[in-house]
Amino acid sequence: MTAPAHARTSADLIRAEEPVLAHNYHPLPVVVARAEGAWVEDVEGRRYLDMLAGYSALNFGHRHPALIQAAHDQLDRLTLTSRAFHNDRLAEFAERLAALTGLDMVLPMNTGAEAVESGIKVARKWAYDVKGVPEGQATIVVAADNFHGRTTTIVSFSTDETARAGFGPFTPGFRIVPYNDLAALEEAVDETTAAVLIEPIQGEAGVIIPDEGYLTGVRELTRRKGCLFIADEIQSGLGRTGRTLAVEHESVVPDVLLLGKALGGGIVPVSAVVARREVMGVLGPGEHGSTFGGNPLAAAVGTAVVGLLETGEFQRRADELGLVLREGLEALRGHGVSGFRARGLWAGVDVDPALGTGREISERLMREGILVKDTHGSTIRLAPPLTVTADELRSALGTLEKVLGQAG
Ligand code: IF1
Repeated sequence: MTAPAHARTSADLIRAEEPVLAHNYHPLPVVVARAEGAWVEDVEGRRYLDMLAGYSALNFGHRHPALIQAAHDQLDRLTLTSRAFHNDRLAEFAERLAALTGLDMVLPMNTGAEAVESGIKVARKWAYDVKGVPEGQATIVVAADNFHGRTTTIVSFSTDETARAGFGPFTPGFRIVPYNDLAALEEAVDETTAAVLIEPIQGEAGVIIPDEGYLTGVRELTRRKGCLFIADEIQSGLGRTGRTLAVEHESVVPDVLLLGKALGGGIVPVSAVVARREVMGVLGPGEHGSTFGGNPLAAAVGTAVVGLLETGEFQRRADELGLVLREGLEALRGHGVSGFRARGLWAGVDVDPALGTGREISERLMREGILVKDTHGSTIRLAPPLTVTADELRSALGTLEKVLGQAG
């Protein structure tokens, strides 16, 4: 009989996972037991600055008081009804989320992948019912190096072999073009195309920011060719880049917006497809659904998240603190950092491979009290909660400088 969880050390808990937990991750050897704001604490009480923020699901920090309060209040009233009945939380959530994004209608789901899958289904149905594409022939154009989730349809159009190998047969109907390449997109979009699906900034690829004008070009091309522009803002959205949505950096409004991660405040899974009425209107009763989609607990937390974003405070913080982040990374260029891409409080940092892999750098940072996640090769992603302070940011950058100086 192993010791009860509260008496176990980090090492005990890591060992206990091995025989019973699927090995689909290779986590850093840290066992988090509590957290508040931008800080987490492990089983032994060591504190770490969280510079990953749940891959941007913790934009408002760990356990933001307003979000926790909204969850507590709702837990004491009602948590789930299914969509077989109405609940008294969903109308306000849909109204305020639609208003925040500038689009008309909301399809509430749970995980990001579900929002992506739902967006694909709505776009295809729009292609058949509205655009007149022959049944079963709709195509969707995506970008190489995309990351949109882990379902079999989504990995069908992934270019990452690790995400695809062994999971076929794959879903047809997708065309892959290089990211940030309007000429390639022009060629790939034809009369069968339902939509172009892209991340306004590619997250897992290493925070890849397209050329100024790319998003405007996608918007113009999709409008001219009569297909939908679907923006996957599951990671880039909700304040991360210094705007409510990353597409706002080019004042572009997509036809369909995919949201997730931070929409649930780091408390419950909440995602959504938000779209123009003409598009979302293709769905009729019984044609799509989800047991938990739009549940009152998710709607209550999601509404509190929208409330935090309506003030613009978090977008301003990400914009202003983004300057501190970029200045700090600029100072490290040539001192272990070979390059970086940054927008708002989000950066992909290419470390000189001679100093180590992204994983090795992440482990060194962990030992210095900073938690990050490598993406590919020697690139690490920095994405702290938007509640982080300038001093905490500077301290984290100082630790990165120290670790890079030690490495190699
Ligand atoms: C993992 C990173 C990976 C996303 C975008 C949809 C989804 C995601 C732009 C699906 C999810 C997560 C998944 C998680 C690690 C993380 C991630 F990019 F954020 F770092 F994997 F690439 N669209 N991204 O980023 O949302 O179904 O996960 O709620 O799979 O390890 P989900």
